[in-house]
This record gives sequence, structure tokens and C-alpha cells, in this order.
Amino acid sequence: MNFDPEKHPHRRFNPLSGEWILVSPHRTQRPWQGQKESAGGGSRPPHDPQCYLCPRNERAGGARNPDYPDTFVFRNDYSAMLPDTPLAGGAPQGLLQCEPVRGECRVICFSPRHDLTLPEMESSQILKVVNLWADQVNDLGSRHRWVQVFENKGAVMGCSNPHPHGQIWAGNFIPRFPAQEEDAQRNYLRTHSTVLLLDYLQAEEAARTRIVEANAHWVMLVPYWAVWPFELLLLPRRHVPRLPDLTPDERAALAEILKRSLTRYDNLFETSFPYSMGWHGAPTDDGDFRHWQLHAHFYPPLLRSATVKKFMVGYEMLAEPQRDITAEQAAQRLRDLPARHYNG
Ligand code: H2U
Ligand code: ZN
Repeated sequence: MNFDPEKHPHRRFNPLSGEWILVSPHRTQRPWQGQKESAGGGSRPPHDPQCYLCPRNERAGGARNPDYPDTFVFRNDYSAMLPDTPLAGGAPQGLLQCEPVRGECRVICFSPRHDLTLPEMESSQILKVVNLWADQVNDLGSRHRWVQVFENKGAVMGCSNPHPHGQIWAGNFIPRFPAQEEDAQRNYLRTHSTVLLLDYLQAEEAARTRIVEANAHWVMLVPYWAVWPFELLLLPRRHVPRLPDLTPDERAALAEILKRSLTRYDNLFETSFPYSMGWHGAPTDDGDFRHWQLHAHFYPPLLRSATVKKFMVGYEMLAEPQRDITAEQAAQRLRDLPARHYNG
């Protein structure tokens, strides 16, 4: 008998992080038995007087939100990094190393409407979020090396509030995961004279099995090396280093593919699908970053239903991440869903 990756345990390599993952497809040869539970949080009002992100309300820090019509950005009242940390002093201590960090943290409201999420918003409204992300990378990137745009969605991801919002943390250092991607992409360009994620997109378009959504400017796919059951990777077709480099057409197409893909997420278990998502683009300090390709990661924790999540524990904490359902099976399931929201 020959090795068949659809049936036999194997490891897959993530060339972007340099890490391996264990895939156990033999555990899912049985037919799908996942139950469907509607564990929605119930309907929410368009404005919640208790919400610290709704227009006109007071935040925990005491500041009052303006009566914003579409998006709104403010400095995080509990910022994890501060702009004025002293940088002098702190001699190296052998094995006990530490370095001071400077940074800024912001919160961005996607909409004044407390009851919406990104896939429930009009594409024209999502476009305003896209433009805001790009403007924020421009602004914070002018004085920080790494600008991390992200969204935590859903209580299981530790999100503190259902009001549609994301965060931006910018700092004077390249954090661990982007640093892995920096090394991998730089080495790939050096050895192949081509851009890693552009070559990868070509391979995926030839295979077609992992693509979930595509339009003229973007492809949304379950990466070959996905760890989370329904992990997605969003790639522009053109070589684009950072969010601010996107053309107006690319931004509009991005709003469209986000709406369609996140709707599939919600339709999968007929629940507002939790995830952490975020953008990775070229670092924002000076330098040659031709090896970088902009992309977004979507890491959702759900496995079998609205209430059954995957735990990264045991072997995965101590040895290596593992999955049962293959990336190809996950992509097929997302593709088979309607692109129209179950809720509307
Ligand atoms: P989540 O995206 O994980 O829900 O976090 C929301 C952020 O909002 C969190 O970092 C901030 C918290 O510090 N926040 C404020 O800045 N002001 C508030 O009034 C409450 C929450
Ligand atoms: Zn609100």
C-alpha cells in the first residue's frame, strides 16, 4: 500500500513560520457526525447604553465616545505598550535578558451599530474599515517598526464586548510570529529569486482544492499547513507589501471577499463565528522588504459546532500542533455553504 495523505497520518510544513504540524486524517474517515447547535448570543439592540464602544457612551476610562457615523478610533484606555517607556539603562544580564519597549495601542470600532458584525455590514461599510486599517498602518507605521492590526471576535476568544471592533498595537520591535515570517520570506527570495507567498498562491491555484473564495484581486484559502480546523489565509493576487499600498479597486474587492468569506464562517455552525484575525505586512521601518507579501490570517477555535472548540493542549502544547480534518476537507465544507448569511 502506498502513502495517501487523504488517509494516512503525516506532517505538513509551514514555509511561512518554519514549523511543522501533524495531520491525522484517518480519524475523520468516518462520516461527519457533528451536531448543529444554535448557540447565538441572542439578538442585540442597535445601541446599548451599557456598551463602552457605542456612540455617545462613556468608556471605562471616563472618556466619552463621539456620535460617530461609521468608524471610530481611540487610544486603548489600558494600553499594553506605552509611548514614553525609558530606553536607557537595562544592561544585559546573561540568560536573564530583557529590553524596554515603546508602543501605542488603539481600539477601532467598525460601526456605530452595536448589533452588527463584519459579515452583516454592507460592503460599502466594510470598505470604510479597510481604509481605516490602511490609514492606521500609515500613521502608526511612521513611528513604529511593527503595526499589528487585529480583531478578536467572540467570547471564546476572550473578546470583551460584542460591539464590532478591532485593535491595533504598534511597537518599536518585530514580534515573534512576524519575525518568523520575515526570516522565511527573506530567505526564500534569496534562494529562489521569487516571492514565497506569490509562488504559494500559484501552487494553490493549480491545486484548487483549498480555495474557498476568490475574486479579481484576492484569494481566500485554507492553507496547506493550517493548524486551526477552519483556519483561513487571505492573499492579494498582486505583489503588495502593506495595507496602504492597496489600490481603490483592491480595497473594494477586499471588502467583498471579507463579507462573503465571513458569511461562510457564520453559516458553518449557524452562529456568529468566533476567531482572531490579523494582518501581516512588511515592517514599517526603513529597509528592503521586496520579499514581503501582505496577507491576513484567520484563526477560529471552533471544531464541530457552535459550542465545541478545539483545544491546543497535551501533545500540541508539548510537542507539535495536530489536526484531524484535513485542510482540503475544511475548504470543501466552507465552499459547500451558501454565501448568503443565515441570519438575513
Ligand atoms: P477585545 O478586542 O479583546 O474585546 O478588547 C477590547 C479592548 O478595549 C481592550 O484592550 C479596551 C480594552 O483595554 N477598552 C478601552 O480601551 N476602554 C474601555 O472603556 C473598555 C475597554
Ligand atoms: Zn455597542
